Amino acid sequence: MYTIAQLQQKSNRLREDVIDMLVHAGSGHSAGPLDLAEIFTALYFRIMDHDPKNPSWEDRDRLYLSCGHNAPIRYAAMIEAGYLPKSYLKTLRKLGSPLQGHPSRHDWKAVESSSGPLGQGSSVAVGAALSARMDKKRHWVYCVVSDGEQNEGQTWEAAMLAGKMKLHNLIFLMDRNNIQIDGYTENIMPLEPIADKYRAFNWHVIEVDGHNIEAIIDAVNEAKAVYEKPTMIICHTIPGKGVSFMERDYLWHGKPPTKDEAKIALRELRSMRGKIMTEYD
Ligand SMILES: Cc1ncc(C[n+]2csc(CCOP(=O)(O)OP(=O)(O)O)c2C)c(N)n1
Ligand SMILES: [Mg+2]
Repeated sequence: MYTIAQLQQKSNRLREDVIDMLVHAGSGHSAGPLDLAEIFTALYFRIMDHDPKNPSWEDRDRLYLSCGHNAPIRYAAMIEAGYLPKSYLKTLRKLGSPLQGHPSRHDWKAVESSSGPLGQGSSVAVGAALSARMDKKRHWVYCVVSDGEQNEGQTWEAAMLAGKMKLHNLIFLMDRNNIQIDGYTENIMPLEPIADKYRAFNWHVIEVDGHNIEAIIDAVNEAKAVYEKPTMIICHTIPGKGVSFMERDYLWHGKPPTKDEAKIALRELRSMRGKIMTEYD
């Protein structure tokens, strides 16, 4: 089992992969994939029961990515876990690649669902948790959602049903990075008090630092112990985390670095490697 320090190190490495992927693709999203690195590392390398050699294993935990535009970090984590060879990183957004700009189950069966239209993944995950319970299956259903996508009405329909059905096998992780496509969430459509809103829909709610892998793992363990409620883990993150000129700037929501910017970003991320080991060991 990886130590927390190794997992933190891995998440930083995945950020480097994301930068590589985006610069090769020449288009795509930077801020969200960078800030989700710890969440996807925790999921694929500690939390989830899954088998990269057998992606359709019936008893696998399910992971839905509702905010499909953040796909690069999911792909990077899956490739690191062995779902595909590393060489695929450079095929992001290319015709015929399994790594489409938004997850496409048509092009890659290992992604649990196609996604991109915001809000839909929440409903898909609720349906998956409900059907798992009806089939008396014991796997967990995870869903990563963004804060901007809470603007979608469908999100709340899904939340209402999950609360009503007491789906304790359902665990959501929200990327609370405070940005969306056109600006800061609280300017465009204020979400606060977002935790209270989910509590009012009969969810168990936990708030964590989304860059602290140990806190994410602890929160998932708490969620598993909660009976008769779905759980929302609100993960507070810094958009563009790890790259100084991208951090907290919503203009990096949907653009890739240029070659020169990528060089600076990779230099910054590599300089973090040594620091992480001293901080977490
Ligand atoms: C139903 C729907 N409406 C609009 C869009 C266009 N869109 C793509 S990403 C995005 C911003 C969503 O905010 P968030 O996911 O929080 O952005 P991030 O934090 O990842 O930058 C929008 C409006 C979409 N994908 N789906
Ligand atoms: Mg956001």
